[in-house]
Amino acid sequence: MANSSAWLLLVGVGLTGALGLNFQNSSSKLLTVLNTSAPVQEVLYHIDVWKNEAATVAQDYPVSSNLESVIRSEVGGDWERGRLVLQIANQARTLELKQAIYTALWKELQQTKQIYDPLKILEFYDQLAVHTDVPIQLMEHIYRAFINRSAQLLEAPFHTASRVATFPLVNSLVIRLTFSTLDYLRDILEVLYDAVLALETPLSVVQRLGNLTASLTQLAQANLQLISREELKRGDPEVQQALQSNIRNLLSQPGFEKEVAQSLQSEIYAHLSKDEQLLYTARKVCIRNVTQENSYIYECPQTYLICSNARDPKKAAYFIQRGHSNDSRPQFAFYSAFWRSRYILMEPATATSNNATHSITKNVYSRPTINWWRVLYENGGISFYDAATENSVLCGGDPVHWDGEEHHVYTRHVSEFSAHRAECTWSLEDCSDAA
Ligand SMILES: *[C@@H]1O[C@H](CO)[C@@H](O)[C@H](O)[C@H]1NC(C)=O
Ligand SMILES: *[C@@H]1O[C@H](CO)[C@@H](O)[C@H](O)[C@H]1NC(C)=O
Ligand SMILES: *[C@@H]1O[C@H](CO)[C@@H](O)[C@H](O)[C@H]1NC(C)=O
Ligand SMILES: *[C@@H]1O[C@H](CO)[C@@H](O)[C@H](O)[C@H]1NC(C)=O
Ligand SMILES: *[C@@H]1O[C@H](CO)[C@@H](O)[C@H](O)[C@H]1NC(C)=O
Ligand SMILES: *[C@@H]1O[C@H](CO)[C@@H](O)[C@H](O)[C@H]1NC(C)=O
Ligand SMILES: CC(=O)N[C@H]1CO[C@H](CO)[C@@H](O)[C@@H]1O
Repeated sequence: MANSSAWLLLVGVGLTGALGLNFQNSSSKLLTVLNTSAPVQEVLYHIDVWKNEAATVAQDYPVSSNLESVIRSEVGGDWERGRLVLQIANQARTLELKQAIYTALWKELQQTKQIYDPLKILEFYDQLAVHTDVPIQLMEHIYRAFINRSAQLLEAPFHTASRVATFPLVNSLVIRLTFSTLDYLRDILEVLYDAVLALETPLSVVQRLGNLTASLTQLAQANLQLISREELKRGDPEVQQALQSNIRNLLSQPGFEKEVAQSLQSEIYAHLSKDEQLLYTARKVCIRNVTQENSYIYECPQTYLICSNARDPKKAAYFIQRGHSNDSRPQFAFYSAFWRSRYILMEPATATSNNATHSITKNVYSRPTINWWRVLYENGGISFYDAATENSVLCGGDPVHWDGEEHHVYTRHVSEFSAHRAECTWSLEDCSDAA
C-alpha cells in the first residue's frame, strides 16, 4: 500500500500546507478543502502528477483503490456528501481520474443505508447525468439499480392482502415518477410484473393494480403493460373482467381525456369492446338493433318520437357528447347529425299503464335539450339507461307498440331488463363519415 500512503501523504501535505487544517481530525476536510476553488486545483494537480507516475509503474488500478479509500473516508456513510464529491469531479484534470471518482463514489454510496431508497439513487443518477463524461456502463448500472429497487418497493402492495393498506414510500416514488419520462415507469413495471406474477395469481395482480394510487397516465401505462403480459393471455374470464373493470375505472375519471396523452388513450380504447370503443373514438355513431341489421334509431318521419326503422343514411347518425355525472361516472348524450342540436331525450314518465302485459312508456323524443344516458355493456351489445333516475332502459322492436310505418322505441322499467334483453340491447356502428 505504498501508493496509498503516498496518496494520503500527498493529499495531507497538500491540504494542510495550503490551508493549515488538521487532516487527521475532520473527515469532511477533503470536501471542505475541495469546496474552495484554489486549493482544488492544487490538489488535483498533485493527483494528476501522482497518477501519471503511478501509471508508468503499475498497470492495475492503484488510483481507484486509493481514491476509494479517500472517498470512503469523506463520504463516511453520508449520502449527501456524495454530492460534494461529485461536484469536485468536474475539476479533475484527466478523464480517467474523473471516471475513477464516479465509480468509487457509487461503490461507496452503496454502503450507505440510503441505497434502499430508489429516489436517492435517482437523484444521484440525475446528478451524474449532468456530467457528460460518466462511463455509459456505470450510468446503465446505476439506472438498473434504481429500476430494481423501485420495482422491489412497488411489490409491497401486490403482496398485501389488504385492499386498503397504504404505502407512503410507494406513493412518494410514484409521485416523483410523474416528473420523469414514462420510460422509467415502463422499465420498473417490467421488473415488477416479472416478480409479482411469479408469486401471485394474475387475478390478484390485476385487482391490486386496480387499487394502486397513481396518476391517470401512470395507471393507463401500468394496465396496458399488464394486459400485454403472457401470463394474462390465458383467457381466464375472471381476469379479463377485472382488467375491463380497471380500464372502465380509468375512463370514468373526469381527467382521463384531458390528462392522458392521445396515443396512450388510443391504446386504452383498443382494449374495450367494439361498442364501447366507438363511444370514445367515433365522431358520430349509428345505433341499431343488435340482431337486426336494418333497424336503426332515428327521428320518426311524422312525430317527434324516436323510431327504429330501416337505416336512413341522412338521419341515422348521432354525434356523441361525453360527460360525467356528479358522482363522476361517465354518461353520454346523442344529438342528431341531421337535425343538429336535437337530442335523443327521455321525458320523465308520468302515470303510465303499469300492468303486466304493457309496462312500457313511449316517452323517447327528439328534443333540443340535452339528455344524458348511462351506458351498460352486456349481452354482446349495449344498453341505455336514463342517467337522471337510472330507472328506465331504452327498448324497441315489439310491433305491438308500433304505429303503422313508425316503429317507435320506448322505455321499460329497469326491473324488466333481464326479461327483455333482446328488446333492450343495441349495437353501435361508426357513422363518422355519414352525412
Ligand atoms: C462549500 O462552499 C459553500 C459556499 O462557499 C458552503 O455553503 C458549503 O457549506 C461548503 N461546503 C463544505 C463541505 O465546506
Ligand atoms: C437488477 O435485477 C436484475 C434481475 O433481478 C439483475 O440481473 C441485475 O443484476 C440487477 N441490477 C442491479 C444493478 O441491481
Ligand atoms: C379496491 O378495489 C376494489 C375493487 O375495485 C374496490 O371495491 C375497493 O373500494 C378499492 N379499495 C380502495 C381503498 O380503493
Ligand atoms: C348528484 O345529482 C343528483 C341528481 O342529479 C342529486 O340527487 C345528488 O344529491 C347529487 N349528489 C351530489 C353528491 O351532489
Ligand atoms: C294494460 O295496459 C294496456 C295498454 O295500456 C291496456 O289495454 C290493458 O287493458 C291493461 N290491462 C290491465 C289488466 O290493466
Ligand atoms: C331487435 O329485433 C328483434 C327482432 O325483430 C326484436 O325482437 C327486438 O325487440 C329488437 N330490439 C331492439 C332493441 O330494437
Ligand atoms: C469530524 C470530526 O471528527 N471532528 C472532530 C475534530 O476534532 C474535534 C476536537 O477534537 C472534535 O470535537 C470533532 O468532533
